[in-house]
Amino acid sequence: MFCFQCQECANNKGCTVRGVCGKPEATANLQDLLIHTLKGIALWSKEARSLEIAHSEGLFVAQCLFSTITNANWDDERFASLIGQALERREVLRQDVLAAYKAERGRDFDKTMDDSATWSGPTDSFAEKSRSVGVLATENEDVRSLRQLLIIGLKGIAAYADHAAVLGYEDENLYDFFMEALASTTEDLSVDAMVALVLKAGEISVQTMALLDRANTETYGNPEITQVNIGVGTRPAILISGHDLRDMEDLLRQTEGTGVDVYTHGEMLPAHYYPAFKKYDHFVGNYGGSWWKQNDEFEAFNGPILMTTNCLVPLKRHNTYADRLFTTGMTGYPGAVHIPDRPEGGAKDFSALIARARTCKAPTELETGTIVGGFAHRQVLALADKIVEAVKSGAIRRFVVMAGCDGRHRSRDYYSEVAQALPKDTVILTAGCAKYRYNKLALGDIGGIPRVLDAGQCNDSYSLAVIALKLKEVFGLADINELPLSYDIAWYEQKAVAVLLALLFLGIKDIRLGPTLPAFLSPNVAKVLVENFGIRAIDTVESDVAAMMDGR
Ligand code: SF4
Ligand code: SF3
Repeated sequence: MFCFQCQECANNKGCTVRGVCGKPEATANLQDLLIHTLKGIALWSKEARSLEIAHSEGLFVAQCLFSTITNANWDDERFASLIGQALERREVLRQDVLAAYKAERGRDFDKTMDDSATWSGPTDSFAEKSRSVGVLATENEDVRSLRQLLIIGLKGIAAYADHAAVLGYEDENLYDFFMEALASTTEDLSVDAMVALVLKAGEISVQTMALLDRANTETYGNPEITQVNIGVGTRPAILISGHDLRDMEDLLRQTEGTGVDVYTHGEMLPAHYYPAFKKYDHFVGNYGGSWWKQNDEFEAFNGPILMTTNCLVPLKRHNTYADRLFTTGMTGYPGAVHIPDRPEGGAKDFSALIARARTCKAPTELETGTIVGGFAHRQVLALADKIVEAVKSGAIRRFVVMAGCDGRHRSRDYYSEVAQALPKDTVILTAGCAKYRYNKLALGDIGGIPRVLDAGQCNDSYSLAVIALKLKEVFGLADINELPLSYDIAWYEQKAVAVLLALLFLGIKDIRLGPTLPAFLSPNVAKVLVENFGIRAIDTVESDVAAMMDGR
């Protein structure tokens, strides 16, 4: 096993025995083999394209990439099944290519294909095969780094593409890029060509987040300023986490009138900001904090928990909620009940959760009060006059984008400390679970504008980019980097890498990234990012706050 895809990898080098996240070696290897088979699909898909054969593997490939994201799926049987499906799909595609090639050229297809395009075997051979196809199979450190930067970014983009597809929003252009990118990692390309693909991934990331933004807002309305209750009611309830808003919709509809309440956890908090969900009286509030606190918080919740996407972490020995843990979509956990996909045009069936909830006690109160959010682009642009006035008058001196992920390490106290150390005339723009480091601090407001503006989930970092572009226009600036805006991004898993690549594509410079720079950046690749984009690791709270206030 060798995995270095997340920020918490062992010694900031890579997990080699068992993931710091808890991922066992067998699971890590199966994930590698799944990625390997996807490369094979991508290679045949490229051939199919050149022969103008239509095929529809894009969404499947996106879902498989998504399943390998940190803390999404822990179920080896599910990975074995996905590998089996991938091999079958690859074979159908191969046969189509061979037939079309012969029909067009009058001879057999004789190109030598990469192992990923030809290898096959029964399920009981997966474990052995998986040991030879991992990240370290690429020997050159810089080539490995660029290929992995691309694949890791792709995983995040693929997750967003799947969320959009769930709502009926798809774009073949994105899928074509997934194929091009995966196939490229089997080819000997120049460094320039690999860097160009990484940058193109940034462009595709922007397009995917824009598509998802359209999917979310056209389906559920534009997020609005919302006070979200963080206390509890007295009825039994279901806790829903992850990023999938359609699951949220199905769950709210099915629980209505049942006497069972619904609460959000982690990245589902922003569901409260959508008009379509506000109308449900039994949608009570948000329970607890960010994903890494779930072992304690799921325990205290007392009722069933629905994980729609990452981050799902392994249960600790003392945890008793295994039999009230449910997964759906691309998540999975051995022993947890998996709610199957919705039938065409229908809804997922959450009746098992509702029945289970009725046997449970109401949630144990963790805290009381409210938190505010809902500052996605439409809402912020509605306040644009007020914000521009505040900037012009000097009431707001600077904005700091502190979007991204949260994580369990002490080093992330940095983000709470930065939030507290920033002068009172600064506004923090956030999205993703990074916000849990400071969204419950009393940071106050500036003339009624809260000092922490939460746009939503990590994919709503797109909103922050839209807001920045709008401010650039309003202030008549030639370059987005001239805005009084600094970036202090916290990353953990691969969606944050997708967001980072998107920011680079948008031309944003001098991003601070922490708590550590990714282990998958070799010194040479890191140098390219530093020289071209000014990316830097976080430093101390004092020096970073001072530098950001100086526009550095
Ligand atoms: Fe290690 Fe992160 Fe990979 Fe888990 S996902 S095995 S913690 S690098
Ligand atoms: Fe968080 Fe997992 Fe990344 Fe969507 S829930 S931001 S870490």
